[in-house]
Amino acid sequence: MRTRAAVLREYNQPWSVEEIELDPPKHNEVLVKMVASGMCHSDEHALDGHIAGLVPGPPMIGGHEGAGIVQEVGDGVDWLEPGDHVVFGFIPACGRCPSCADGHSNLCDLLATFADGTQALDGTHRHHTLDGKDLGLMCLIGTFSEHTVVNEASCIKVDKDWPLDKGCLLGCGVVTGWGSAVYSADVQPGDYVAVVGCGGIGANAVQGAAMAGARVVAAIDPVAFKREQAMEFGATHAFSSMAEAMEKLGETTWDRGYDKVIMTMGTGSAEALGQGFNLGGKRAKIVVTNLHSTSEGTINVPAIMLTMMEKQVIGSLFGSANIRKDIPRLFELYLQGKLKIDELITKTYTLDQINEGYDAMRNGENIRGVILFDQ
Ligand code: CXF
Ligand code: ZN
Repeated sequence: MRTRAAVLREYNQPWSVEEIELDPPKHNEVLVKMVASGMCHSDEHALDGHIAGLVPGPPMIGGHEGAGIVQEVGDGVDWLEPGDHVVFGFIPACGRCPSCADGHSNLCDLLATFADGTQALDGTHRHHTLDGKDLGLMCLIGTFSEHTVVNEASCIKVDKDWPLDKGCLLGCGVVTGWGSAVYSADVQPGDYVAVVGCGGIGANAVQGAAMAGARVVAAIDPVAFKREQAMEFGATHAFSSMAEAMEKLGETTWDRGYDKVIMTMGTGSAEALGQGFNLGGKRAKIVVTNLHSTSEGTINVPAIMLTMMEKQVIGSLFGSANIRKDIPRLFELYLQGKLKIDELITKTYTLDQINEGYDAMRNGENIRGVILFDQ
């Protein structure tokens, strides 16, 4: 079939919205008509080459935070049928590998396929340019497409009454941010928490920390709008830089330093991680959720403090969450009014407006932009 998608044709060039050829689903795969896709910063990292080697290079269909309606299932898929509503997890959960079996499906072995951008398990492509070239997929799903074909392992079935135009954000940003606080940082009632970077991931780390009972949630971002929004999501303090947060350590943490520092900047850097590390107190957990460029080979932390203050630097992928448990769980918290998602969506776009949306993200105007597909 023919459909339309936003394709990375060349690094550092705008997304190319074009017609593509899509094959039917094969074994264990499903064809999904997209309803909505969030515009995460990681697709920008794919576009600017910062995570080259981690995700496919051009030509590739972007997008990894989406939801839609199943149109067709391939053979072997016995738990989904046409008409079912699904949210994609940006990391699939096969349920069989050691990581999945051990309760860490966010590290599912199917991640190994990410760089190739092929169908998981199969190693071939369903998406092609009109002149016959194979198209890689961002995170095995490629949600910047009106239709896509993905492995069932990326799908989470949700209730048909639940709004997919909001639920799409559960495929990355909401779960990643919330889980960074609740699981990776293991925020405890009464903790002092700092969240560094308050875009789509950071705003959710703020929500997670507040929900877990933090005494102080300091939102750190240079953009005033994002600081204001962070206060709506549960922050107790807002600072424009880590330097300012450091100056105010006395009034926020009685000079003890933060118990948890969650790094959720657009792009991490060795220097920023060092600053975040210094905001932490004794036994602090410094959680690295933001992506550093794959070309960055070192981090800059005073290692003596790992020992003398027992500080811990912890990586966090998909918020250390479990998509099968947490996507429905957070969707229900949203439906009960206990988790904010509407407020994350600053503006919606059509697929053709995708570059406008990414310009807004670069200018710091959006917490999240969301693409709504014609239904
Ligand atoms: C990233 C993680 C690395 C691959 C691309 C997606 N996470 C979320 O935005
Ligand atoms: Zn993302």
